[in-house]
Amino acid sequence: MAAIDTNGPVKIEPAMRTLKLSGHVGFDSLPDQLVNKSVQNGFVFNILCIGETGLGKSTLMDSLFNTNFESTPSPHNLPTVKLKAHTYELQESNVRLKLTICDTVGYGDQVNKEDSFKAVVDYIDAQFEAYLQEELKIKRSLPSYHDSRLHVCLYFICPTGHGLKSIDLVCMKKLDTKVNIIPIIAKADTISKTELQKFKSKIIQELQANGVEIYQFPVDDDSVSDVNGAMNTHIPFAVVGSTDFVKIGNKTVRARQYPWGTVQVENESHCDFVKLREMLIRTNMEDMRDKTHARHYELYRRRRLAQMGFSDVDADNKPVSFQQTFEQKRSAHLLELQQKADEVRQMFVQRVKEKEAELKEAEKELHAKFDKLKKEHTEEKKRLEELRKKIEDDTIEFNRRKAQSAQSTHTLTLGKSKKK
Ligand SMILES: Nc1nc2c(ncn2[C@@H]2O[C@H](COP(=O)(O)OP(=O)(O)OP(=O)(O)O)[C@@H](O)[C@H]2O)c(=O)[nH]1
Ligand SMILES: [Mg+2]
Repeated sequence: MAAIDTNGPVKIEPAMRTLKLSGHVGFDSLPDQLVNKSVQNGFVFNILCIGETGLGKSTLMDSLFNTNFESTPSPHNLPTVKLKAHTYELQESNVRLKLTICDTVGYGDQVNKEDSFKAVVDYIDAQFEAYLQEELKIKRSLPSYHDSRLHVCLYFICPTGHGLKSIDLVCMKKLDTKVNIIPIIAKADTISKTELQKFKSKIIQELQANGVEIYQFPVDDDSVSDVNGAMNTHIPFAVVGSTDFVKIGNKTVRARQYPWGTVQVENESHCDFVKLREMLIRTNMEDMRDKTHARHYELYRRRRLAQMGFSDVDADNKPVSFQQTFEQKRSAHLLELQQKADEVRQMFVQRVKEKEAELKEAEKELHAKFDKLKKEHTEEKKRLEELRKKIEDDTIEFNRRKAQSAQSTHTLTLGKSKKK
């Protein structure tokens, strides 16, 4: 049943009754079905490691997943920051994990670090965009789609003991609405125990002062709220990584050896590596995947759709459907096209008119030129005619005079001969 009010149709939920089952039905197996399906499909997890060159990113990844990803060290002289992603298939018991590790290359190596975050932001957005485009397809293949959206960003902080650098703050601020950020203090074995506590509080204080929102381990699930709540107070984790193993007692452990002693990666009194692994992989991996989809991707999708002109409400804040918006946009687009066609037609007519006027003007000029020439020609002809006539008259006169003079000469000659 639906009632109409001024805000449009409102759904009235049917009253719900709770019933008792008389025997076993079987839908209590739903969680198992879900687990089986997920295990069958395998899992995807994508990690973004941001940190200066040589800060121990690859070593930490090797330590976290207890393997060797065979990375190569990056050069220090790149003109820009780049991102490099590698995907690996891992298996533990019967659970398959498709893990992508994305590393920054050349981060913090440029003199001007103002735009260092840009490559990272673009990369994260490109993964969201690819997912959005797949989602918007008519024929979607999301189950087989390789989701490359980044689920977590491990931000490696330099163990300076002095607080964050501006590149750290700027970058984390730009990313905090796009990815779950876990700041970690890299190479924590290079900083003393008392300095470390001060360093940690300084970092947290600077993050808060700059309004940077880092990922908080969720405390809404009773089974993990205590441990997550406690771990939230340890952020940023101070970690140590190593690819070397040392025999301690009868156990071989991952460690870094120094002339004065040994730092054990997995020893909680030496560093926070175990805490990080526990939180990142063993307790909250699913929450990060979930938050990436439900929070960060959702925000990106909403912004992109708004950019494309789609919204859930119209200008008067009344709900509109996707179809209505689409039809509105379609008619607006058609109208715009029509207007453009009219404009082009008018422009064409105008141009033709202008050209016609230009041609007429040229024709007029030509006529005037022709008339002038004709007039000049007539005058010239007349002048020449007159000249010719004058010459003729002169010739006649000349001939007449010539004849006359010849006659008078003859008469004179005759007179002389008579005298003789
Ligand atoms: N003291 C100390 N050194 C470390 C630690 N982790 C790694 N290193 C050393 O730092 C150097 C660089 O380590 P990588 O893991 O290659 O660093 P990266 O950040 O991956 O370097 P690029 O990929 O070249 O940027 C190596 O010599 C490591 O042995 C650590 O926790 N403490
Ligand atoms: Mg590396």
